[in-house]
Amino acid sequence: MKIYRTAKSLVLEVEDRYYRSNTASLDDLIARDDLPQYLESSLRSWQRADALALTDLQPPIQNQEVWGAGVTYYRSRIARMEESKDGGSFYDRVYDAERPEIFFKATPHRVVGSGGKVAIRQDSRWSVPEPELALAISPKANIVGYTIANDMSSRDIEGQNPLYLPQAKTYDRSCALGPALLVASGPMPDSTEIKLQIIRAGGTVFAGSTTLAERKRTERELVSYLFRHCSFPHGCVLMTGTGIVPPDQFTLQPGDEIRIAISGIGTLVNTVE
Ligand code: DO4
Ligand code: MG
Repeated sequence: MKIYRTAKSLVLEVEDRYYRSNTASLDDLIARDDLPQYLESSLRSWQRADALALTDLQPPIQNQEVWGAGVTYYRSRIARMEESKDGGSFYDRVYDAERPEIFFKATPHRVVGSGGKVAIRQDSRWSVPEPELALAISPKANIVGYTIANDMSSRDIEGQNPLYLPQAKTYDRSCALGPALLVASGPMPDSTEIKLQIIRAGGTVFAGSTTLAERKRTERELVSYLFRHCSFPHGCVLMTGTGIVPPDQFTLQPGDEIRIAISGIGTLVNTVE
């Protein structure tokens, strides 16, 4: 079961059928620890729709903050150490430390949905997309859904000084989520593939893939650190880190199309403005 948010309504996809509701709210749904059962039992109050209901997709969040976990894949550890002016031994240490790196990413107004435009910071010369599995978490810290995230990042700014991380990560249109929220009926299998493709002037300029098996931290571990002494009245979204990093010579350009596919969820497609 998947939940989409469009400019007009919420749309539910159940076994290739679509249903929409103008009254259901994502804040209410993400707050439900029994979300799959609740949706099944309340399906009668949704109206049948067709696939056209999926136009003008918005990110599948309402009032949730978006947070990120970092250096959860070996590939990310290597890339950060390479970009760091002073060798970045702190990335090496955080990869092995008990406490994970967790950072604030975005408030909802900085997030775009599938089909929306993501941005490169004006003061950055080296920007990349970060394709990540994201967790939708209820106020009681239960994972109620999964979506695809693009954690747009300015590698030159984070590489200059780790204290610049919030500027490298948080700016308008720095995050994309979607196309849908896959309602969790259990964890996604380790074999789940994440694929990134970047298209420029009709040709692929970068493609890469990884699987959830490459992740060093468990989802429960990341969620439990995020919720330590930190409450989320509407729940929140946590991106679980990237395992795909384009080569160091690569930087995004305006007009590039970024496609991130995760099996079971779909494809998040964004153009760079
Ligand atoms: O430490 C910098 C950010 C790391 C990150 O966003 C990632 O590994 O996905
Ligand atoms: Mg990231």
